Amino acid sequence: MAVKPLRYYSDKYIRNQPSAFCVGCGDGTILNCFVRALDELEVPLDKVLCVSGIGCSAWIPSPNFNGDTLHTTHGRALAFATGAKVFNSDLTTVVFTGDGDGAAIGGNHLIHAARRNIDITTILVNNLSYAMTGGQIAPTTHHGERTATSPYGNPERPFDIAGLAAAAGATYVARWTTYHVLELTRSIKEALKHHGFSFIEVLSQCPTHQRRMFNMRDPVYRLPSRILEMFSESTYVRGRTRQENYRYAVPKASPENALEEISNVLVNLDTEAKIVDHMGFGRVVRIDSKEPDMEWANISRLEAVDRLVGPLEEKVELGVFVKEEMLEYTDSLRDLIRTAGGI
Ligand SMILES: Cc1ncc(C[n+]2csc(CCOP(=O)(O)OP(=O)(O)O)c2C)c(N)n1
Ligand SMILES: [Mg+2]
Repeated sequence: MAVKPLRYYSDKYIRNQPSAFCVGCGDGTILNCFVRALDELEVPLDKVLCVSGIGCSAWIPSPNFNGDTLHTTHGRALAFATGAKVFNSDLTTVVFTGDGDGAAIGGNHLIHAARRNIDITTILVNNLSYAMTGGQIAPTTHHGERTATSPYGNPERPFDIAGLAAAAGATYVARWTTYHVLELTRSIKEALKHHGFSFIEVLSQCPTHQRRMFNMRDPVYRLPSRILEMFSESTYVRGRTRQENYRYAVPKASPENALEEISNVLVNLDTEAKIVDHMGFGRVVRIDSKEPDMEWANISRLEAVDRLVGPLEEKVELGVFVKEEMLEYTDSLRDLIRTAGGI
């Protein structure tokens, strides 16, 4: 397929106005993936309805998307979208929601939309906090993370929101990050084509608030790429072959000191070490070894090293977790109305 210039997408799909997103926000990336998915599927713009609630992520479609949008109240996008879809089941109905909007105040609407298996695609932007209102704790904030309302760390455990949607009955469930744009675009295409409730969680960067959360002291302009690299480092894709001959050394204090000590041990070995960001363990030393008999224990005993952790520890699983056909709500409602003697 011919590669289309960026201009093509912005002219056709985006309303021309200043962006309200902070520099480096992941919301623009998600909008980009969405319009590419629509374009590849050749869905006519007048057949699409985007519905959103309140939050930065709610601004992905409204006012940016050049089609019909419905900007509703906090947590209620799925309720409005359900009404619109039942009234006009030909509409490709897409809900954009945040982790606060969709997993906290709107959590009940989410589980019941999933249970009904109504033909709505929901894209939940998980930036791990309530970004719009100042970066407060959300039900998706990881244990120990610092937010505006948990300055000493989050005492709670987070929801696995994709797991929740799957357990509630969603018939298409996936999780990606803003680093995985090709997979995300492909997944949005699958979700739009899917007849039933499709749910995609997208782990997204919010340089403004994740700076505190991940204790990153770089200037803000360096943060988007750093957080994206961290997403890549801290995730794995279900079913994809993995290279597993590496470990992370969690430093006792300074990762630079740990790297120096580790590098001294690695002299003459076919092994590389570098400092990376890890969502579970902070700044750690990643050690990639090609040695068949690598003596990992020697490294774990170093003065500056607290412990070694394996490749998959505390990583977030990505992929398509559910994809099945099941009775869809608007179909069953239409049958019911017919049986009852209606239209
Ligand atoms: C009924 C109601 N309660 C609270 C608010 C304040 N409020 C606005 S946005 C928001 C959080 C949004 O968080 P999230 O859904 O994660 O979106 P993000 O901004 O992170 O993309 C809150 C609590 C509101 N607008 N309405
Ligand atoms: Mg959020």
